[in-house]
Amino acid sequence: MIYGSCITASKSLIFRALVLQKSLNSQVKFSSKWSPKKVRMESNLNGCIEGSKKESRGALIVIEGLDRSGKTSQCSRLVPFLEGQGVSAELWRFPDRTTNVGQTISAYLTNTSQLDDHTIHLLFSANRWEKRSLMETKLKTGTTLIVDRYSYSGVAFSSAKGLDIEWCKAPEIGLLAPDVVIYLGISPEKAAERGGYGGERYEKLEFQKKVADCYKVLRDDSWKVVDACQSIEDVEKQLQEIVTDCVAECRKGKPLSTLWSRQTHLEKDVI
Ligand code: Z5A
Ligand code: MG
Repeated sequence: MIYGSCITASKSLIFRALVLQKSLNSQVKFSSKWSPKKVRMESNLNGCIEGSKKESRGALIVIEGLDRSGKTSQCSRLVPFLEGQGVSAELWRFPDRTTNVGQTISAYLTNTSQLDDHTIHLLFSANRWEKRSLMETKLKTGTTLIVDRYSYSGVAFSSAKGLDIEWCKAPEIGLLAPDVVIYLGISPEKAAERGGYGGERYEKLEFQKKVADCYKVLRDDSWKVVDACQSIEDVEKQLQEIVTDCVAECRKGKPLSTLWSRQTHLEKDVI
């Protein structure tokens, strides 16, 4: 009975994702004023959230990188570090496999279900959208979020499969923008040597090389790139410095903003 309702919930989610996909397709096709080239991912082109200006808040810190670059190891170290500094901090990760959407994603990643590439992309995005308001509440009430993968993983992995990068970015527009993106840099070959890949769908060297190329396209000057081939402790020290500065900036009232502006530097999205 429970199994049956889970399947029904998954089908309904997939149906909703397909409807969203269809509506995105028509948006891209029919909106004459909007050129896909104008959709930007750079953190410095994000829209501000009205009312959050000059208010002390937590920082949204995103850690990105190839598989086995050490994201989870470093995120798990950052939270106790911040707590030791008297900062309220939580560890978050995407995909969040605990929700209904997350369980559908998990089944896909473990190869127990098959989904169209566009559909799974929208589900990854939906998994972030279902957490957006809680993230905003946490940040506004002073909790710093250390996030293991975010929208950039979504765009890098789906565009590595051959999906149009602008189409991949579109459903991420309006999600909260990170205050800093830390990229753990490592070659796919070196990463593969670490503990070996598991059995999940994307854990293959050839695919990881494509993902690395897509991350290069997404990266901008605002990203902090840290050499992930150093010892865990050395990487940790560098991350601690970046995170400490970022938390201080947000405490002073850096405005919360959203991903990512469709316009130029001068025409920021304000919601
Ligand atoms: N995905 C997507 O397609 N779309 C999306 O929107 C999102 C994700 C959000 C699940 O991710 C998959 O979903 C992922 C992207 C896709 N694709 N794959 N494959 P996940 O985050 O759940 O994956 P994971 O299981 O956590 O693995 P990971 O992220 O690849 O690993 P990691 O977190 O970067 O590394 P780690 O677990 O911290 O470390 C790996 C090993 O290396 C471990 O033995 C460590 O002890 C060792 N390690 C770590 N750092 C070092 C250093 N500095 N030196 C030596 N050894 C080290
Ligand atoms: Mg991980």
